[in-house]
Amino acid sequence: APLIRREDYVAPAFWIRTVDISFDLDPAKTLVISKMKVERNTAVPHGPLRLHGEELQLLRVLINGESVSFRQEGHELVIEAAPDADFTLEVRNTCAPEKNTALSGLYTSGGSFFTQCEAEGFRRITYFLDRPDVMAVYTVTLRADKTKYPVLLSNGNLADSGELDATRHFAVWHDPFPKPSYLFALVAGDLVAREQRITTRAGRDHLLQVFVRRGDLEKTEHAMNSLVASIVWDEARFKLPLDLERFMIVGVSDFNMGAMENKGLNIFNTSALLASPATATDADFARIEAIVAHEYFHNWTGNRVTCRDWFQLSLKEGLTVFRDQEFSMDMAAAPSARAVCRIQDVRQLRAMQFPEDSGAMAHPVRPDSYVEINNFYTATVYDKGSEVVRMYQTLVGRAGFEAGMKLYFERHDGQAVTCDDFAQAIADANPGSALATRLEAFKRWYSQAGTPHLKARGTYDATAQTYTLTLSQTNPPSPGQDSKLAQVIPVAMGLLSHEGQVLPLQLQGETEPAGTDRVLVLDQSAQSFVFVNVTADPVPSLLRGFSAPVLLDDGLTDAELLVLLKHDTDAFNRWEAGQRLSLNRILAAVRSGKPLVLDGAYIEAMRSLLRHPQLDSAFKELALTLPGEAYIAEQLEVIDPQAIHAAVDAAQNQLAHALRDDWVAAFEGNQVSGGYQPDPVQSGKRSLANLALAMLVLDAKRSGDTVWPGRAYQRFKDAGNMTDRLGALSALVNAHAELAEPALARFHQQFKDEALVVDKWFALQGRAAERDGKTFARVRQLLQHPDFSLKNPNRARSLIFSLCMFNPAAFHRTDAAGYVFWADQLLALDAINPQIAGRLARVMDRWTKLAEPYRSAAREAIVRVAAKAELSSDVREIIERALA
Ligand code: HT7
Ligand code: ZN
Repeated sequence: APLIRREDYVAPAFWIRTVDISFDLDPAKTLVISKMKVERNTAVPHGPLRLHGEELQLLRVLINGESVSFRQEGHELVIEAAPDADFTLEVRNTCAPEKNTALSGLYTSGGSFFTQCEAEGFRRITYFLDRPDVMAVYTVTLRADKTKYPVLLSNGNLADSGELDATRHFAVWHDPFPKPSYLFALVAGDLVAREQRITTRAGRDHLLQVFVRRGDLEKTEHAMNSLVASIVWDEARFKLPLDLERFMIVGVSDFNMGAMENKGLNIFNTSALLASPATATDADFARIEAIVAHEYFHNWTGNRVTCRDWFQLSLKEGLTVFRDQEFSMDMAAAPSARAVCRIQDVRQLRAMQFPEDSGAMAHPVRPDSYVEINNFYTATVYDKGSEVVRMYQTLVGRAGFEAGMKLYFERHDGQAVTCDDFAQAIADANPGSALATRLEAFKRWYSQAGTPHLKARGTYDATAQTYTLTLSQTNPPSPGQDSKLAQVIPVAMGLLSHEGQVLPLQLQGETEPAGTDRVLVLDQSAQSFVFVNVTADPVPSLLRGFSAPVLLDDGLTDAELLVLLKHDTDAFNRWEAGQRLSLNRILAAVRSGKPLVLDGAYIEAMRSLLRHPQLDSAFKELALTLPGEAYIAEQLEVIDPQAIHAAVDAAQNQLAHALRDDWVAAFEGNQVSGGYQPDPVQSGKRSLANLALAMLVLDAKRSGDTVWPGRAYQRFKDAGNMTDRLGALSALVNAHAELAEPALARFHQQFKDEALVVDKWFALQGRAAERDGKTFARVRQLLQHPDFSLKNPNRARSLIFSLCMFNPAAFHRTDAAGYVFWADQLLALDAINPQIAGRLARVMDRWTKLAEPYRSAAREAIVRVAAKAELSSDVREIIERALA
């Protein structure tokens, strides 16, 4: 497959203005008839009409009702003799939904029909100009058996429906908004809906529907509530209303990602939609709220204003992730709960995006080239993209950002645009701002890959009462980018005295202090900021709220970190100080090769956190959770996954032991009474109780005590909700307690008919702490389990990805068996679903940083995969980049 370059973008040779498309739905062979109004684009050189099409059987092509000569060139249908004047084009073809295991295009799942068209799935339905800058108005006719497929859905509004004959019926849908083909969707099946009518602020009535399989209806309440909350929030915060009479969400259990924002007809992985207290955890409830919001928010950021080309993907994804993160924070409401949201988002960024940005697949937020666009739905495009949007807001302020968004929609509603257009709108709405005066330099966030390293050093002059803070940055090379320019880095900060008092901030040249919290903007490789009237040697609190996606080296001593941990007014940096204390100890152990022994000062700091009377439980749980192994690996030149794991394991065991009585108190003090609510207070208590229980069961393993494993088993059996049940089960499984086996068996027996819970059962075992190779052996055995299948992406993820991606100690083995497992599963998966296989291939992104013997063994496994002739372009691209 060819490399596609951003710089080669040319507008299409033709526009498609309307599409009248009909489907005779049949799982084996669906007939598609598409009638399009087409215009030549006179702004580009005269050329043939080239339509995309894949895995289709072409029946006929007519222009203005007459057959026309064409040829097929690879995946293109080429018509040389397209008229200069506007014309109608009719294409008839068939496709085979039931054979479509790639889940891109039109496919069947559980006996119903679904589509997934982003990024390039529409071309697997019919021949089309399948690119996001070609926007058309669609009218869709669906014809199908009425008993098997009583529900027929597509985008927009229902225009007509009725019987065709004794067995078949039809529905006609019309979407008045021009849209790119990637937002097309249809669903046909035996589904039921939860419905709700709402009137928006503008006084318009809307019908909201959530469609699922019979039996799942009671699990849709939370999604519906989340949808209503999203609609209300977008109107309030950004003045963006719902623009369709009907807004539908449909759940499907075979789906490649979380969900898809098709205009008016969002399609969701059931894992991102269905929740009941008995089957879903607090984390699931939060994820569903965020994804429902995310897809809904795309209606404006993505659908009304879309991307000119796929290189601009972060235009919609980064912005929409930012919007869903802001929404989740606003829903959490209380300041401490907002901070918890932020911490969780940053943990996710550090666990997934930071490693991506320093590995073989490192790419800018706006990539320069790709082979397979599906490989670029990445943490960089989504999560770093969101951080870039957050920096706009930090630089222009909240009101300035809202003004920028307003201008963006005034300028670009109905258009397919670029990240430059977005940047320009935000800057133009804020003339003279810290953004507008540095716009070109700021846009390096879109073009330069890699995580900047930010260094901060301060010196205090007691006589002059000045504090000079010197900030400097380095931007390490990444594939294809050897040297880089300085980034614009907003550094939100404050100063504290060693006693924890907040100090006023007055920069040299200013006549008075400007508050106690401000944003410094670093836009050079090094800059010094001189604060005056500083009455005491300060402790700097830098990068508050994680104001830029960088790795910070602030050189703070343990004593200074302890000041921040106790007194910082910024909850994020309070948490960060605790993480840094842990990280420093773990890194010292890994670097020295000596066993980790936690010191008294650290343990006492953790104890006072755990005992703290004011801090809330969710914050305590995050503060007492050690940094992730992927983030720890990020700090090291050479990665020895076993050494990292051993250090983390030792830290965990020592914390479990040293704080035993406090864990007991935390467990007992965080029991929730009353009915289940997935709100921040209840879920915070459950998360801390679960952490405490895990620690107690772990310590019991060491001491031989049987009380806590027994209590965990009892809690597992009696739990009133999935969060508590799974928490107790994982405590047993991760500690390799004897009661883990009967608990696992009981769990499976109890939930064997709940696919999403069976996924949890596999995932728990795939992620279980490794001990003597038992976890790895268990995973291999589970491949043979009758419930396991590579065909269902959720199931494949639950076992294979859990081990290869999220369980480094079980995966990276000195005997290379983990890598052999990876290669075998990758090749098997690639023959079924290349998109999912492409994701699994990413596990080896950072093999060159591995210590021996892992490095050589990993290389061998990658080379074995590369040698296979019939790899998908998805996997081929990742593997070739890894070996480059
Ligand atoms: N915009 C959606 C992306 C998506 C997707 C991409 C490739 C293959 C399958 C997919 N399913 C959904 C999801 C989102 O970001 O909202
Ligand atoms: Zn999205």
